[in-house]
Amino acid sequence: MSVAPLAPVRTCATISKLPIEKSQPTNQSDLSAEGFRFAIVASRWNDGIVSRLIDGAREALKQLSAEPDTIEVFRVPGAFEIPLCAQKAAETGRFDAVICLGVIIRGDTPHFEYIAATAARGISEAGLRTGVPLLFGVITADNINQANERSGNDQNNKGYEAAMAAVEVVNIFKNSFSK
Ligand code: DLZ
Repeated sequence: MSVAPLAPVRTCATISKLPIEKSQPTNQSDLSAEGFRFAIVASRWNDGIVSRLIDGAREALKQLSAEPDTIEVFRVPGAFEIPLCAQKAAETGRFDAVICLGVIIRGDTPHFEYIAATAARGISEAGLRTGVPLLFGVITADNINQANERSGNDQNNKGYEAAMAAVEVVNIFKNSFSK
């Protein structure tokens, strides 16, 4: 069986030099995180991978000019606990967006479908209930290799992607939905 070679590891310093591609779902050139506040709610299961998602999210926010002290990180035991903590964070009114990060691996998780579905539905419902953008940066992977691919030091890092999406949505709120 042949195994695909791993993509070269890039440091966060390298990420900031990557060219902005037009095909990205988020048009970064129009975005600014300046003046916004963010909560990151991140689970501890698969902590090494989740930590890389947090790094990716921080890097995206930094690239878009967020100040480090506008980002608060809350750790919860597992992905199952993310929705309630994210809702509580949203209800404080202190945050413009809540970025939810976690890793659920099918092979290691007997109740994979339940935990993944509960996290996804709970995060979505908490966003609708509170009116605060809640972003889904929870990796649901078949195995650890897939989870590693989605948490590397590049723009495919799901934490990076979720943070970019957070800034996009808060900009839409500010520019189009404010009174
Ligand atoms: C119990 C459990 C299992 C088996 N697997 C994961 C996982 O892969 N990723 C994750 O974030 N959490 C997992 N958990 C923990 C649950 O999310 C939850 O924290 C516990 O069931 C306690 O409510």
